[in-house]
Amino acid sequence: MSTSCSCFRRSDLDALKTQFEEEGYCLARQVFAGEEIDGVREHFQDMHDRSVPGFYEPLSLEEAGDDILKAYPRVMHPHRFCPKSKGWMLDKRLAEILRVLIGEEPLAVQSMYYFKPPGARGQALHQDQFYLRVQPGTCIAAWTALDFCDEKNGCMMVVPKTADLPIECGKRGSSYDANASGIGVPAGMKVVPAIMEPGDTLLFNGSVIHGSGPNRSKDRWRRSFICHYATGDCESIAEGYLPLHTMEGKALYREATKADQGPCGGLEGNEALPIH
Ligand SMILES: O=C(O)CCC(=O)C(=O)O
Repeated sequence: MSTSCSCFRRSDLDALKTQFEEEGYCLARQVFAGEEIDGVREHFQDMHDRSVPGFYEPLSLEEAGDDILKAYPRVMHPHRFCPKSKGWMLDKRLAEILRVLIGEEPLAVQSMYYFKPPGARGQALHQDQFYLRVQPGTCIAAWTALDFCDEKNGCMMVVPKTADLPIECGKRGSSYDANASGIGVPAGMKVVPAIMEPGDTLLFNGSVIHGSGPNRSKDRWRRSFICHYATGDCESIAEGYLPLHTMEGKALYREATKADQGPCGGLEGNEALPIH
């Protein structure tokens, strides 16, 4: 697997780094080409239609009743059972951008695929580092749009300049339920939509407050492939995220921390600590 490239102009990478440092996130346009995006969507639709016993077993539409997400749940950690997903998580273009943003070698932690069909709920505002608990440093997300997304179909919503905030320990509900009480928008700050074309990737720091609204469109899916990374000096991470992977695909083991070893010192005040 080739993990290094000079796929982007130096000036574009510098602009991404500046935005990342100033805002806590940056939007990299057209990281993936149209035909690649079609391939990813087809791959996961096929995975959904066949199901993967033990790994991905959606309910039928009849069984799902009025909760479309039971028929189209997100695929968790597809890189653990699907070589193509592992390849996308370790993609050399993402690696190149991540190296520039964090200034060192990233380690891949997690992959997810969201179908988010019309009618799907969104996700309450949260900080990823609450769940991943990468130490030292933080995690960083690479969220790739596979459909055009705006506020109507539940695009990502981010609160700029929250990368240096502490992890908020208030009550929160399921990370998959925007009706549950998420964390609030800090006073004087505002949440902004990330309007994205298929193939664009939004990268953000683990403390950045973000979430998404429901898909209120009639017929526009909002599919996305999402990965999380840690900096190469990662010594510990929340249990459930091991093994990590180098961008060359080698599995690595680090200390796994239990829920009560998080920045919030346990579950007090939280309804649950769902895996992110
Ligand atoms: O894709 C979404 O709607 C939310 C994803 C998210 O917040 C995350 O992966 O941390």
